[in-house]
Amino acid sequence: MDFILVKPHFHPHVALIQLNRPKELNALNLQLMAQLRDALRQLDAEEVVRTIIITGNDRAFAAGADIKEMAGKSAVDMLITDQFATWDQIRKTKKPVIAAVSGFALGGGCELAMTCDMIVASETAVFGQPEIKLGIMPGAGGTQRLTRAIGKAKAMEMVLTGKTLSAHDAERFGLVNRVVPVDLYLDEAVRLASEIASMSPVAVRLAKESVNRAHETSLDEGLHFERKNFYLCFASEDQKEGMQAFVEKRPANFKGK
Ligand code: DAK
Repeated sequence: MDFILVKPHFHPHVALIQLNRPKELNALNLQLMAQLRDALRQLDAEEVVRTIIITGNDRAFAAGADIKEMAGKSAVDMLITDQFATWDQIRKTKKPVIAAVSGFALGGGCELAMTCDMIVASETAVFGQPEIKLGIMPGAGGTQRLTRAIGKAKAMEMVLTGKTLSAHDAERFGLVNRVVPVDLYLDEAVRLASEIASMSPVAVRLAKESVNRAHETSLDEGLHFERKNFYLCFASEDQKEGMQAFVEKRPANFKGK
């Protein structure tokens, strides 16, 4: 059964993955997550694809992990299923991934959106980590990524009370890149994805890695990493093309070489 729809050529150089369990508000069951992991791995390897969008539908990006699937599980069941490996694979996608979010982005849904590199939200988007109401806590990065995005006080309140965040507050607090009317959020994500896709794929990949380091290492180590990647840009044809195009006053044609 297909719990996601994959369109590798949704737009030039832009692939789209749509979570597709609408009746269950795109609850993230094990199969869906495995399919998502495999699709991202494939798109990451496809040369023509430069940016990937993950979306749901207008009512829900994803209302969390599948509670019905999880309800009867023991700690050992969870350990053996090792869902973290799947989430880690998703996080390791090298190409930029944009979450186009409308409606509910709760629990694992919010965590999935935060695992992406950027979030474009519709005005109806609702973000939250309501796990506490189920007697658990966020397990796929929620306590870490939300805190880094919106700060300790707001994150603590959301995680301890399950209180949700409106799209506009999420934008104000720095969780999402921008908020647009519900009929435009996918278009806006495509616009952003296309803009990134017009850049050098080599430089984009190195820059994404470097920005991510900002959250993972000390400033010294991060700067060191950035410098190595900066040098590496000069090993690409794209660097020559980008600078030559500037000199010649024409648009650059990047090939990812
Ligand atoms: N799981 C399973 N089914 C869900 C669901 C979910 N998370 N969310 C909604 N559904 C189902 C509902 O059961 C309902 O199914 P039927 O009754 O029609 O069969 C259908 O979707 C429509 O939902 P509602 O009837 O409830 O719709 P409403 O508009 O009234 O309410 C709602 C929408 C989003 C407020 C409500 O559905 C809701 O509160 N949903 C649960 C939200 C939630 O608590 N989410 C957090 C789940 S815990 C891990 C990684 C991640 C996680 C855990 C581990 N590892 C790597 C190990 C994450 C955990 C979570 O996300």
